[in-house]
Amino acid sequence: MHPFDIALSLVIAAGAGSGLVFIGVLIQWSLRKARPSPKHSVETVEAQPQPEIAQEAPEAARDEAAQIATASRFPEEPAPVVQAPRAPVRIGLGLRKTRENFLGRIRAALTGSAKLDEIYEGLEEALIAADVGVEASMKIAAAVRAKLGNDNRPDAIRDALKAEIAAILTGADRAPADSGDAPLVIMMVGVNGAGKTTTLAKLAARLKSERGSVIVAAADTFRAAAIEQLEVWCDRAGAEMIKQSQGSDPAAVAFDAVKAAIACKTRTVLIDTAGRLQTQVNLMEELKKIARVVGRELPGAPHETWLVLDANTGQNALSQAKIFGDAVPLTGVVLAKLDSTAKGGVVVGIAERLKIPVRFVGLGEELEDLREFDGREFVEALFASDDGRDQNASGSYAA
Ligand SMILES: Nc1nc2c(ncn2[C@@H]2O[C@H](COP(=O)(O)OP(=O)(O)OP(=O)(O)O)[C@@H](O)[C@H]2O)c(=O)[nH]1
Ligand SMILES: [Mg+2]
Repeated sequence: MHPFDIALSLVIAAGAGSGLVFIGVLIQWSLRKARPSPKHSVETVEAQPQPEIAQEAPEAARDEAAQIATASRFPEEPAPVVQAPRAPVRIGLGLRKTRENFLGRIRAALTGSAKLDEIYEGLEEALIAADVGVEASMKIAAAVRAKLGNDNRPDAIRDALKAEIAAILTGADRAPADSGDAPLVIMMVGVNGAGKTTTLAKLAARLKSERGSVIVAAADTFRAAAIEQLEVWCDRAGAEMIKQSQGSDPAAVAFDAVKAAIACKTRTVLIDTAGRLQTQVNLMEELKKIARVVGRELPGAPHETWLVLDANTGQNALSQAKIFGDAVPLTGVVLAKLDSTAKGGVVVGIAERLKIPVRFVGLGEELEDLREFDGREFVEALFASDDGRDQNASGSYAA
């Protein structure tokens, strides 16, 4: 072979070899590009936006995924809790402590002995322990005995006792005042911490929904922070508030509120007053002044003056009612904190001794925890769950 031919063959062979190598490298390169590296693949999945995953998932899983996504994005922010307004508390729940105490003793009295003297002694004790008051308790027991004579059947005695208590409670009933087209003015009075402001706020919320607009007079200008406390409650209850600075004349605040209510045709004015002891003569005089000034602006006002009593006060409630009643004519009682006492029987004592209607009872610390007082309902609740009968009869009262 000619040396030139040999050289040419070598060049061609080398060219073909390197071409093959080049093609091999090219194939390998394109294969690698088509198959993503493991690292790259993980990053892509992690970076998938959650909603895309959620869209393909079933509804429940989607919700869960969304929750997890939200939780991980805002770990320290709790989900907003939307609270539905609570139903008003049932009187049976509020009376639980009183009922347990009272019914246990009544049951023991009725079943412990067949002797009439012992039965009625036990009844008196049960009533006194529930804070009905000694005098009223003896009177009630005597009335039941006079009615039943020698009948010692527990059911008959129990039913007669119930009827007697109901008669006392309904006997003090009186229709609330009617202010006609003028605003209805209600003044709340009572000793320190009885529950005046809380009760007033509950009333504001209730009367607003029942009667329309409410103006609250911040006439407790005596206690530090009383105005601020009332302001918070008025915001919650959706009531307007008329105030002046601490230390100003409470009668002037009440006057302003009534004047504004007349001008704006507001339906109800509620006057909050400072807590006072019966012995604080100046403060008792101040109450008279508020009533006088308000009455001058709107004849007949205050149409209602309600004494707020702490149900835990027991028999002291009667002396409070007497002293406050001497200062301003009381037209009703509101018994606050009935839920926190085993001595709810004081309601019976108040109705029996004072002949003042119990208008409302407070059954807790929230706006909804106010219940219009109904003597019959109260008695049903008091005796409920003694046996199956009353629970069935009164249904909703049962705790
Ligand atoms: N459990 C319970 N607590 C109540 C009720 N009513 C009021 N309270 C509580 O009793 C305390 C006193 O209530 P206030 O309404 O401030 O009493 P007040 O009579 O206005 O007090 P002063 O203005 O200081 O005389 C508060 O802690 C209330 O939450 C109720 O019906 N049940
Ligand atoms: Mg107050």
